[in-house]
Amino acid sequence: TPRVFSGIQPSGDLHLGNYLGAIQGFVRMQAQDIQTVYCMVDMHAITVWQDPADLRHSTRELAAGFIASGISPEKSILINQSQVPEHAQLAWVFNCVARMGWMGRMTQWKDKAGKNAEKASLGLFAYPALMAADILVYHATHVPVGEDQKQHLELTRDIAAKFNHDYGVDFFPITEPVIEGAATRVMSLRDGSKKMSKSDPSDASRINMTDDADTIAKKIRKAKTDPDALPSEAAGLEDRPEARNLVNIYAALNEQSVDAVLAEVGGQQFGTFKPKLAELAVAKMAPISTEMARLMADTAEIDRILAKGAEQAREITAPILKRTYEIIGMVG
Ligand code: AQP
Repeated sequence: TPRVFSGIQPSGDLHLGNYLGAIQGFVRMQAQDIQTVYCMVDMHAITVWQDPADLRHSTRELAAGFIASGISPEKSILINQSQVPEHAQLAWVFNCVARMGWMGRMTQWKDKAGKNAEKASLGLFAYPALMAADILVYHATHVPVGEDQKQHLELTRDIAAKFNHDYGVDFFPITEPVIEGAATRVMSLRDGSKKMSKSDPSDASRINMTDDADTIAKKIRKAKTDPDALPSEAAGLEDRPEARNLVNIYAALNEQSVDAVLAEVGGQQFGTFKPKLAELAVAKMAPISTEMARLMADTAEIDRILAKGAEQAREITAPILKRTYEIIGMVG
């Protein structure tokens, strides 16, 4: 049976990019007859400094975001990475499989380490090997992610193939990325050339999943646009990054194609389109933020769900790690 794994870092406020690029797809996949494992990747978060109290809060809030969006602990295994130690154990093995050159070519590493790579943590450099372990410790076959994670998933495939080749086995599956929907890359509301991101210092650049209805509407009203009317076909959005972003967001929220949206709104000015978009975003996102707040009022329930998830997860990960150790010749 196909098995799906994906994760999100509890490294700040969850935003509309995380929702449309990842979580909405996670929810959709539950409907099918497949096993789904969704993870708060706290060990990835600490590759850059996190305040301990903030990390604890963000991890629970991310769990609340998953649940409020429709990920059901009855249908999916919901876990926090550090509570399933096999992730880190397999990551060490993969640190010894992956090559320095492969890691050095990762654009996320280059972007995040910047010019001062000497000062970056070793964990930030090794991040994609831990990500490969997250996926392969479940023998996951499909990984739903946003466009920005494509390169890391290719590396996951390279690590699986090299392991299988080096040890003469056919053990780790070659995982397929699942990148779909109209908003696999949601851009900043202030700058259509930058992706919407947790770490953008401007709160107005993103819609947070914790924003209330008024805040969502206000941020959309203030989003950067151009003075032209909307085109009636997708090709007309090519050199208009801000306009394209807002149309993509509308399409993804409404689970429609961009062409279907433009067939309706083509010819309209932003003065007409923005209130429609705001209404749609509020209708879809405000109930999620309300439910998140309710779940965060008593975190004991979240902690219980994560403890149960870790137990279920280890039934899968412990035998896969044990077999990995046997293959590589560890005495156990
Ligand atoms: N702007 C985006 N559009 C579409 N998908 C996105 N994702 C993130 N940003 C966008 C998808 O969300 C999932 C989880 O991402 P993550 O938390 O693991 O890491 P990230 O990509 O580093 O998220 P941020 O917000 O960009 O954080 P910072 O600012 O810390 O780098 C992934 O599936 C990702 O594709």
